[in-house]
Amino acid sequence: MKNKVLESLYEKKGEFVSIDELTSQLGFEHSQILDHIKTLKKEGYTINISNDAFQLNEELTLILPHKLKSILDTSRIGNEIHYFREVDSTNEVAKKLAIDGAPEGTVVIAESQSKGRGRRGKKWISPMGGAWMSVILRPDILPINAPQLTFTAGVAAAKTLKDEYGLEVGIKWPNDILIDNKKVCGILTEISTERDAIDYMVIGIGIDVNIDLGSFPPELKDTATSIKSELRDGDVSRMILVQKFLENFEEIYNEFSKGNFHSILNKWREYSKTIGSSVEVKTGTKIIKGEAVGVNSDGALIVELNNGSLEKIISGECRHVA
Ligand code: BT5
Repeated sequence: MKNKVLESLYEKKGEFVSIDELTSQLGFEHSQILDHIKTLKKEGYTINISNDAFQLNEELTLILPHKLKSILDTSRIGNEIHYFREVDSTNEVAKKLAIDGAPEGTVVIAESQSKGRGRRGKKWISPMGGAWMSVILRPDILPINAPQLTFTAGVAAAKTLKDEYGLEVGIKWPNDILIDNKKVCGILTEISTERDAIDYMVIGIGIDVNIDLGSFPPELKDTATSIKSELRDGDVSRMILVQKFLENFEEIYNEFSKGNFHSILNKWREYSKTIGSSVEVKTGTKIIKGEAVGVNSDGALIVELNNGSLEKIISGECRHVA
C-alpha cells in the first residue's frame, strides 16, 4: 500500500501534500502514512518533510504500478504486478515469487537493480531510467523448448520499440535488441524444471530507456544505446513502454501457447541482424567463425563454416564481424 502513498505524492510532484489530505484520499491512518513514508525514504525516494506535509523530488519519473495496471489491456500478463524502488535483480525476486506459487503472468518491475544479471553471471547495468522487469511463465512445454520463449520475448520487445518509437531495431542472436549495432535491450530467460516438465520460467527484460549514454560505464560506451539517446527528444514514458511491451508480449505468447511458434520464429527472422552476417560465436569450448545462415526451430544458430560445412550452435556469445 506504500505504493498508493507514492502515487499520490507523485501526482503532485514538487508540491507539499499534507498528511490529512493523504489520509482522506487513501483512507489510511496517520501512523500508517508515516510508516509508508519511512519505508519509501528507506527505499531511496527523496521525500522532503515539513509540518506534517510531504514533497516528492520533482525530478523523478516513475513507473506507477497502479496506473500501469489500470491502463494495461491484457488478460493474464501483468494481472499481478510487484513494483520496487530497487531490488538486487527482478529475476531473483520473480524466482522467489514463483517458488511461492505466483501465477503465470506475474510481473516484477524495479526502478533500479543493484545486481542486475546477464547470461552466465555477466553483469547487467541497471540505473534509474531503464525498464527492468521479469515475467513469470508456466508454459506446458518441454525444457528443451524454453529458448523459444527468449525468441518470443525478443520479438515482443523489438515490435514495441519499432511500433511505439519508430526505431529501426534488429535482433542479434540469441537475445540482444540492437539499434545500429548497439544494444538497447537484453533478455535473460531462466527456468526451473521438475522431472521432464517446466515448473516455472522467468523472462527478464532490460530496456535502456531514459539513460544518458554518458552515464554508462566506459566499457559500454561504444556498445550500448538508449531510447532517449536515439530519439534525441527528451524522456519517454517508461510506464507506457512497459504497458505496450506487456500487451505485445501477451499477444505473441498467446500465439505461442496455441502452438504457432513457427510464425513467431519467422517474425524473429525478419528482425534478425545475425542471419546473413559473418559471425564469430564463442561457445563453452571453442570459437566458431563463418556465415550465419539461419536459425532452426529450436532456436539454434546455423553457421556455414569456410569449408562449406554447417555447424549448429545451441548457445554462445555471438559477435557480428565486418
Ligand atoms: C543479457 O545478457 O542481455 C540479459 C540482460 C537481462 C537484463 C534483465 S533486467 C531485468 C532482469 N533482471 C536481471 O537481473 N536481468 C534481467 P547478456 O547477453 O549476457 O549480455 C550481458 C552484456 O551486456 C554485459 O556483459 C555487457 O557487455 C552488456 N550490458 C550490460 N548492461 C547493459 C545495459 N544496461 N545496456 C546494454 N548493454 C549492457
